[in-house]
Amino acid sequence: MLVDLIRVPDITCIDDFLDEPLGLMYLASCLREKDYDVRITNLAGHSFESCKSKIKEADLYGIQLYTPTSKMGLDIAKFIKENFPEKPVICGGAHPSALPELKELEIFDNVVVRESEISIVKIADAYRNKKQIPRIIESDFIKDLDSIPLPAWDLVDMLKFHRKVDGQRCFGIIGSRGCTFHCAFCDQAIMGDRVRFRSVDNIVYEIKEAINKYGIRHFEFFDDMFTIRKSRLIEFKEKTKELNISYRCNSRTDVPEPEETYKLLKESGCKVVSFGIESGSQKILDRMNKQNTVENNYKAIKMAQEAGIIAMGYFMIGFPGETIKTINESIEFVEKSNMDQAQFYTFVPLPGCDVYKHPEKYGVKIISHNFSDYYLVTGKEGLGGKTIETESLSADELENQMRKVRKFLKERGFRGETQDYYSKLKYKKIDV
Ligand code: B12
Ligand code: SF4
Repeated sequence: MLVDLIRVPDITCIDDFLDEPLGLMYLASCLREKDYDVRITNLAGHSFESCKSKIKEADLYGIQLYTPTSKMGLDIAKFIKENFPEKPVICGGAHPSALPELKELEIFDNVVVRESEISIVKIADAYRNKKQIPRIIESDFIKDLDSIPLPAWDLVDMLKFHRKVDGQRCFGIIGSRGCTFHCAFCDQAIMGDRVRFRSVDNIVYEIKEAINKYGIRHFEFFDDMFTIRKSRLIEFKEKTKELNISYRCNSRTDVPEPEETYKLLKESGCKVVSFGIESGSQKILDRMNKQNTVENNYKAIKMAQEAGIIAMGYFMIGFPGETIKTINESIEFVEKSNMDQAQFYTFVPLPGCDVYKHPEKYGVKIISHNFSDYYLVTGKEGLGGKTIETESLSADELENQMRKVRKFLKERGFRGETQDYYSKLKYKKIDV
């Protein structure tokens, strides 16, 4: 039985070949372990018209849906249903995890909620053995992440993707899943609000496989909470010291024992740390339930840079309560912190986040329920979609502010859409 896992294109994205579809590659390796044939159809960079010739016959189709690209995913599902009417088509990923009952998803034979390595095998078994299963399948979180096989690198052209660390093509790795915080803009429907860790040995095994099979020594960790446990960082440093790796990771700015943490990151090969700064205004951070301070954000950037790591930060504009003054505070933060890279996104109430669930609590009006408007990163001119109107900022004013911010970033040599941090570094002490 052949299972076809489909990566939907993000047509508004400048570089749709940034990262390999890690989630689908995990599903593929779990299916293969149970002797299913699996294909990953990576439609990155395609228009809907050109997708059509890429979709071949299979026995079961699985489509990954993100909210902003869900319309394209639905069109692809419809195309499959028209051309291979007997074949079941299922979906999973962030969008159905947040809104499994959505009417638009009725086209799918099954809708799968949350991380799905276990469910996908059960579903394939059910179709193979002609057994009944519920249409909406709520997956349990995987307790032992070491029990799942490594992602199926061989099913995609790994060297075709563009993400770089230290100037070199890197592989994505996820060493832990989940996050214990509850920021009001964040959609945690897939991985949940408890952190589950892979063992360091299991991560090191993946790294060694990447080195042995592809000669890749550069990595990007997608973990939400990579830096949360110092003991893990110490073990990671010890166990990778002979491997000569470099990597990029995400971190909150309120890690315990920060100086030691950034030193450990540096010593274990970290070149870039990305912080969710979000705003230069404490008022906005509090409204976001970020549970962090502007002061911590300043300190973290300084400490990471002093440890010799490139400090980049993600910001969001247009969160409920945002005003021109608070946006200017964010710009001022970029200036004063002397951070190495800054990327600004438009706030979009992604289904699954608290603002989407309770707009009234935040005093906002959701003005679009067309999910094709829900781009935060890309969208029209990279400005993000117009989805909400706040008491203090209309959707048009927000778009103008985003233009202003992008102009500022450009003038400062931050392009926002680039992966090439190294050529734009302001912090000259780092040898990269
Ligand atoms: C790294 C990352 C990226 C990377 C690369 C993603 C990748 N590896 O494919 C980049 C930067 C390219 C990216 C882009 C975008 N991202 Co992103 N990303 C992430 C991040 C941090 C980790 C994703 C990851 O690799 N997880 C590890 C793997 C194992 O999990 P997974 O991919 O989710 O797959 C599992 C399940 O979702 C499920 N599943 C997935 N597909 C399918 C299919 C079927 C059939 C089934 C049954 C199950 C299933 O099973 C998988 C295995 O457990 C998450 C946050 C998070 N912690 O989840 C955000 C996140 C997924 N991204 C998000 C968004 C919005 C986007 C963009 C739409 C941004 C935009 N353009 O506006 C784009 C869309 C890109 C696209 N392909 O269309 C949101 C999604 C919210 C939503 N409701 O859509 C998230 C949740 C961030 C957030 N908290 O808000 N992203
Ligand atoms: S934004 Fe970061 S810290 Fe906040 S809930 Fe999401 S993953 Fe956790």
